[in-house]
Amino acid sequence: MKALIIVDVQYDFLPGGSLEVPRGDEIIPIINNIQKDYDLVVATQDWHPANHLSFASQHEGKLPFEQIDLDGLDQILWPDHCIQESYGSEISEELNTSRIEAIFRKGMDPNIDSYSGFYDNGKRKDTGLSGYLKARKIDEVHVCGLAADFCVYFTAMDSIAEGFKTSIISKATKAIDKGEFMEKKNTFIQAGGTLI
Ligand code: VGL
Ligand code: ZN
Repeated sequence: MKALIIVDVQYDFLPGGSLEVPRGDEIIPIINNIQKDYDLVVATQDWHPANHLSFASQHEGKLPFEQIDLDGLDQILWPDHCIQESYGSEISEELNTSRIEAIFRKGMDPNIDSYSGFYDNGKRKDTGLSGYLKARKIDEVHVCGLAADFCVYFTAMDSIAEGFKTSIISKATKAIDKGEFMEKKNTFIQAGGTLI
């Protein structure tokens, strides 16, 4: 059984959003078209409190895209984004959500970031996504959405670690930084993942 995970197709990651992914909107019609090919479709939603410590605004003198140590983990500081219940945190109206059976929210703990839909960045807490997929007899996972170099990549890597045959759908994802994704793509392939 094959599942599609649609990662973070939210206004703040789309053109005009606070952490916009260049041409991120172009993947939405593609994602709408492929959903019919899966036994199960789920989504993730970045869902931060306003005081989330991944925001540069929470660190005096720091600017977005600088790196700090946060509780023992390397943390890139981001512009404020996907604040719970804000417009920017909403899943795009352009995305067809009728086949999405569950939405896994992440990034609620202000003290740790959460790129993957499976775990936070320190693997301190499980979102339940792996157990959900296993209960639905899923053995193959395809990942799409935003952003290729962060949440899509880390979701796909954890999917491999959870034992799923895992692919990233190239045409259905876009990166914040293309060069960054090129490097991470190689790591993903070396870990046993496929790009389709
Ligand atoms: C993401 C940075 C911060 C993503 C989320 O969805 O890729 N990137 N929060
Ligand atoms: Zn975030």
